[in-house]
Amino acid sequence: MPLEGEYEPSPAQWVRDQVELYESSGGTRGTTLWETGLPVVIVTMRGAKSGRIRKIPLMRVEHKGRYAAVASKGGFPQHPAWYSNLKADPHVELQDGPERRAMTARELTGDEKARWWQRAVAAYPPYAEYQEKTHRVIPVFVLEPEPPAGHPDADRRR
Ligand code: F42
Repeated sequence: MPLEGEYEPSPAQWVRDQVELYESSGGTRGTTLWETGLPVVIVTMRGAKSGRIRKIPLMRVEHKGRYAAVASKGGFPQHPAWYSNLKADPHVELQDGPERRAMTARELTGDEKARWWQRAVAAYPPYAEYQEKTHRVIPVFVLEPEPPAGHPDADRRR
């Protein structure tokens, strides 16, 4: 189900610019974190308080068609605002290069989180430094493909 509503671009200009370039080029430009050359994805979600559509770039951490969303915010003391958005409404859209699809976000704990954390640090080593420099435990979500509408699992997963 496409996310519908009014899009509220991020107040952070570098975030806004990357989303704009990524989407306007059909996922062919603005697809890396510039200083590293490492790939990023764009996650579209609904704002927990505003109800508006929000979009953020995140590092691409992919494994067998599923993706991690690491709420690192560069090791900042507070979680990013998008953390509460995903907790309030887990239905998101993920754009990876030219491909865009509906996904459901689920916060990870325990061994499953540990496995994804390893994948995340392998994809983007600075996550380990971010965890060292902050007292909070950095949350990790897994984004899993939603079954297509009409699929017998579609209702069960909502
Ligand atoms: N951030 C990460 O946490 N992890 C990454 O892997 C990551 C990679 C990355 C790659 C490229 C790039 O350009 C940026 C990257 N970022 C990464 C930064 C990321 O895109 C976010 O900017 C960052 O995590 C901060 O997230 P934020 O949600 O705090 O965004 C700020 C800039 C923002 O837009 N704040 C808004 C504001 O007005 O202050 C709030 C937006 C919002 O979602 N509001 C909600 C609403 O209802 O609309 C309410 C939220 C609430 O508090 O309940």
